[in-house]
Amino acid sequence: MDGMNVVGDLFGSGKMFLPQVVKSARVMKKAVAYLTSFIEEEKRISGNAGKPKGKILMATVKGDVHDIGKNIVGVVLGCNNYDIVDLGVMVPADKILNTAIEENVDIIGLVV
Ligand code: B12
Repeated sequence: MDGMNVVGDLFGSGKMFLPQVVKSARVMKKAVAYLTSFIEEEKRISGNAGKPKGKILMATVKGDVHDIGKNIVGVVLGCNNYDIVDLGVMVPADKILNTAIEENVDIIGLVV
C-alpha cells in the first residue's frame, strides 16, 4: 500500500505515466489475490468463521474504475465475518440501490 502511494506521488508530479500506473495496479491486485487464500485459511484455523456480523454492499460508482482499496477493504471485512456483496466498478446508482434493497444490506460502502 505504501508502494501505491509512491506511485501516486510520482504520477501526480508527472514523473510516472499511466501505463506504469496500470502495471503497478495489476501487481497490487495480484498481491491481494495471493494473500486472500492465506487470510481465509488463518480465519478457518482460528475458528473465527461463525455467524456474519452484518452484510455490506460495496461498489465503485459509475464513471470510476478505482477498486484496489475497495478490494482490500472487502477482503479484510470478509475475514472479520462480514458478508460482502461486491458489485465491482462503474456501477450505476439504481443498481446499487436495488441490490441494497434486494440483499437487505446493513451498510453500503462506495468508492466515489
Ligand atoms: C492505481 C491508480 C489508478 C489505476 C486504478 C486501477 C484500479 N483497478 O484500481 C488507474 C491507472 C486505472 C487509474 C486511473 C485514473 N486515475 Co488513479 N490513481 C491510482 C493511484 C496511483 C493509487 C490508488 C490505489 O489503488 N491506492 C492503494 C489503495 C490500497 O489505497 P486507497 O485507494 O486509498 O484505499 C484505502 C482507503 O482509501 C480505504 N478505501 C478505499 N476504498 C474503499 C471502499 C470502502 C467501501 C471503504 C470502507 C474504504 C475504502 O481503504 C483502503 C485501504 O486502506 C492513486 C494515487 C493515490 N496515491 O492514491 C490515483 C488517483 C486516485 N487517480 C486519480 C485520477 C485523476 C485518475 C484518472 C482520472 C487519471 C486519468 N487522467 O485518466 C483515471 C480515472 C479513470 C476512471 N474513470 O476512474 C487521482 C484522483 C484525484 C481525485 N481525488 O479525483 C489520484 C488521487 C492520483 C492523483 N493524485 O491525481 N488510477
